[in-house]
Amino acid sequence: MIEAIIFDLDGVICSTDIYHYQAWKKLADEYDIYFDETINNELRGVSRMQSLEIILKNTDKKYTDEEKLSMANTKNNYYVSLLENMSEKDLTAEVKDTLDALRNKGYLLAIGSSSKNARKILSQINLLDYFDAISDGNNITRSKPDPEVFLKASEYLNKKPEQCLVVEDAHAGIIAAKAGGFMAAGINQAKDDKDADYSLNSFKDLLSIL
Ligand code: B16
Ligand code: MG
Repeated sequence: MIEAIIFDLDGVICSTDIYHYQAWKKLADEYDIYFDETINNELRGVSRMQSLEIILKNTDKKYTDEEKLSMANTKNNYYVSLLENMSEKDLTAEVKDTLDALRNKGYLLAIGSSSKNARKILSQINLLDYFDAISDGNNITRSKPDPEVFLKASEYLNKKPEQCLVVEDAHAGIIAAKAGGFMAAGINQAKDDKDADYSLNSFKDLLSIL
């Protein structure tokens, strides 16, 4: 019996893909490393440092851990500045209306995001105070596909994993949800994920499976 829903943020509630792309691209150009939108797609749901490692596969040059940290910080500064462009307009009426309808049906609603900027993004789209719990990149030590971010969200909600449905747009997130004992629904890039329990053609489809 599902009593709570844990939403991935980026790619599910709103999209920051373009800003991740622009920020990584600026960094990669500065270091003369090849980077394109196909590589950017591999970064979905992956942590910041793991994203950098994927990008560095396209250069033979070796960087120290200190240099890598500095590169990741530079990218994050670019990204955070770009997030200033986001507003309530980046939250679709379909997503907001569906969230409201789920809340009215009595479901607890939480965020389970790998991003350390989750609160900043939620604030930009005016949803910071909306959710019953927020579990993000700041309260975990292991990124998706480890289930930690969702286990923390269910703990904050006082619910068992089997009482929660996770909604994800990344394969790493679907794997994380299943590894933690959650039901999982795939949407957008994860719509046809073979490991998901449900496939959502659009966000409002949640209302027909719950
Ligand atoms: P940050 P999600 C993920 O968010 C993004 O999909 C992924 O591209 C990003 O690298 C990761 O957050 C870390 O983000 O650098 O802001 O900490 O999909 O888990 O909501
Ligand atoms: Mg995502």
